[in-house]
Amino acid sequence: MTTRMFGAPVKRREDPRLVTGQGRYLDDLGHDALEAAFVRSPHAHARIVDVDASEAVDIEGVVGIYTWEDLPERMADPLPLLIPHPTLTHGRTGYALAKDEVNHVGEAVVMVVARDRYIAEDAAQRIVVTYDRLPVVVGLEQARAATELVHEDVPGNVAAHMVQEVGDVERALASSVNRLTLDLEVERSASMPMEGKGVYARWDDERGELRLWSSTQTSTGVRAAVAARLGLPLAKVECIAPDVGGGFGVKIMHPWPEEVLVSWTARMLGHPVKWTEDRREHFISSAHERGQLQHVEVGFDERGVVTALDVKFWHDNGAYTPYGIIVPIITSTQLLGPYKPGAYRCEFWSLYTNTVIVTPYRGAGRPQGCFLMERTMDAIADHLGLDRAEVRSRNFILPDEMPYDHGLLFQDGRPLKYDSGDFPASLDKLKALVGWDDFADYRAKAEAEGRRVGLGIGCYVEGTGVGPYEGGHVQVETSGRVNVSTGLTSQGQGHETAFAQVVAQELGVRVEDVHVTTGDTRKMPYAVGTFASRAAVMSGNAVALAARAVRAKALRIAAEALEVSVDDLDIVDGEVSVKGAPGQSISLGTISVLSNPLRYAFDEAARAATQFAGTFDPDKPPVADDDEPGLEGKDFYSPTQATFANGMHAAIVETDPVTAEIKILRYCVIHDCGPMINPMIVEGQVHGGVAQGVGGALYERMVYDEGGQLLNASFMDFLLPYASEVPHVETDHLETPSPLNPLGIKGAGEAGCIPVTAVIASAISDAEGFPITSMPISPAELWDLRRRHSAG
Ligand code: MCN
Repeated sequence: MTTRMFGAPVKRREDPRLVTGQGRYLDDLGHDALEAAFVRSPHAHARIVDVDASEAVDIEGVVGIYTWEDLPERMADPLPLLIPHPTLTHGRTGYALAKDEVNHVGEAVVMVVARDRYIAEDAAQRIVVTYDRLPVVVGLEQARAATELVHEDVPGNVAAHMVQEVGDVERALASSVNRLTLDLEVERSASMPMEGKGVYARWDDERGELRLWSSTQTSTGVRAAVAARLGLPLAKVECIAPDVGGGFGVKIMHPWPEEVLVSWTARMLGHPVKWTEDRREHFISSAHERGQLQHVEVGFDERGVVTALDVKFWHDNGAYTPYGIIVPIITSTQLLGPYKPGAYRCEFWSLYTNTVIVTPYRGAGRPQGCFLMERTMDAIADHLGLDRAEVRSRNFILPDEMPYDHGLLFQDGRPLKYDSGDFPASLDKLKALVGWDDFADYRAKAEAEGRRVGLGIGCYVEGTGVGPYEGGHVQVETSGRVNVSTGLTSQGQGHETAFAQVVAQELGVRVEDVHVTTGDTRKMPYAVGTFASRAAVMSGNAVALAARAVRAKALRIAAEALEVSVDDLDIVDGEVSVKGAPGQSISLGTISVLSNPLRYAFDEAARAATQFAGTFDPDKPPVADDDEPGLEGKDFYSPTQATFANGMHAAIVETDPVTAEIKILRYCVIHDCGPMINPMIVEGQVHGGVAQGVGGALYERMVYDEGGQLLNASFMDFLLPYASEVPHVETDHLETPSPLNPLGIKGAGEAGCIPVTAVIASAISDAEGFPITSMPISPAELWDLRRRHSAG
């Protein structure tokens, strides 16, 4: 009997490599490469009048200096708009190098390629760009007022305006017994992976081929985009994602300007070129998210059951919309969480500002939506004097209502339909874990000691595992080693381990015999990428299907070799044996030889193995006429719709009565991503997500001045929580399987961070006795709120 691998807390096999400095990240590659640096706009909005590089061209070691004027035809076009949408009526993208206008501080204007980065940076500093400054739009208030425009041909700064309505909200509101309105804000923030972006490209002149490595979440996307920009056939471009030190959404975008520019110069110069983003560049020229102003009007009955929900919000999409309006669409469809809202209308405006662009950042619009919905639930409970958990449970979609169709369209244009989940069971578990019913006693004791504590709660549902597809390839070598490849990339999620577990389970081999490759277009050219908590569902199922095909073939060949029926066979630890007769067996390695007789001729070890098994008969090849050689299989998984994971969090916080310092005393999570491939990895994902959420709730925000300068563009000023600020996270799981995919799994990668802002706000509000409507919140802001509330 072998150990069950699916569901086992196997230690991450990539960790010894990654934590002992053996990882190979982008900047570990290409020591022979020329290096690039960029002159970036110091202004948030300006016309480019002149570029004078005369002081830089003659610096020894400078190889090339390029502006938009130097770009060939396709490279000079605006960058692609990756996700168009019918409501995105005024989508705008920038250029690889700014053409004649810059729209945010940090936009690349000039590229310098030099012998090394020092020389490139020195040269960049000597290039004088003359700008004619234009009025700047910063923040949503100013964007909404539209007295100044980011793009002169975009009226009202409105990139997109979208409305979805189910039922008659106006009528439902008018007939509601109770009505409340709330104005809520979540500020701009950004993902801060340990490793920034980076790209390294080599051109092979003889073969006319480009090979590039990018610190990306989407190597196939980068490959396709670069091939198109350079006018190369896809077959002549390869893209490899080496070890990637975190992405959290920012590395989904493709192409980043630097990816095409580095590839282009590598080809043109006939010499490898590399660029590695520095932290300041990451702040001012990658991507942000979260910034939203939100208004909600809710109608509800005396029991706290919501009868109407009318939401309006304004999303800060920055200077361009290369990634479309996916973030506000996600907010608008997923803010409903586990609840039935009665009639629902959501209207949003996605607005241009002279700030960095937006790409989805872990949670992708859901933290803002969850903040809105959960603050609303708390407001209803407070208004009626009801228990906050009880109000939530009265609005839950119940298990027997699954699948539940909201009557809305999801971000992929398909109906928003929950497939699974047991929200009442999750809530019961959460209440037990945090000691919900004992909190009143706990609070009384704390108050007697002069301490101020509060209990907060937040629930969410997350569409995960979105399509269109992902592929898996599984191949057994004659040695019994199993090679697995899938095209999506890894940024630290533990895919090498989790996918090995899936294949080990499906194939009946030891997990240590399975070796997984991700994100290499040479091995798996068809792939989409790692985002939207989709890898486990998409590639997990794809490699499972491929492994099943390999298993079927192995059983068929073994049955023939051992002269038994397939039903009499089992595979354990890579050995196919007759049930009840373990002596009668044949290894997968041997079957691999049988299915690829050429190997037999050349491979000593294979011959020995086969002779030992005594099963090879050259006159009777076990590979059927219509069989492909080799013990390998490939399959794709393509879902009909997203699968919906869910969770509920609760926290106990203490706020200092004098200094307003905010301390998280306990943080509890109930999480449901269906059956877990590896519970240890899932817990790690949840812990990491909570840590990121704590940053978003209490510390991390982008502070722009009115001129569009980002004032805290360094880790000196942008506060990431240290380990000392992240609480111990107590987790428990519910495993409600999804009926939608063969493994029954749902995604987990973003779960931890989605409700944290809402939960911490709920807890602070409970401690203080007044609503918290804007996040993040610092002690100074809490102190200020206290003053205002005590002043009435
Ligand atoms: N898993 C599992 N069982 C399940 C579901 C997931 O064991 N039922 C495991 C998976 O096998 C995988 C991990 O949990 O090892 C996360 O799986 P999944 O939810 O499919 O998420 P992805 O792998 O697609 O990762 C993307 C997700 C997103 S969208 C962001 S943002 C994010 C995140 O993952 N960025 C990360 N987690 C991150 N973790 C690290 N270290 N670095 C990032 O950049």
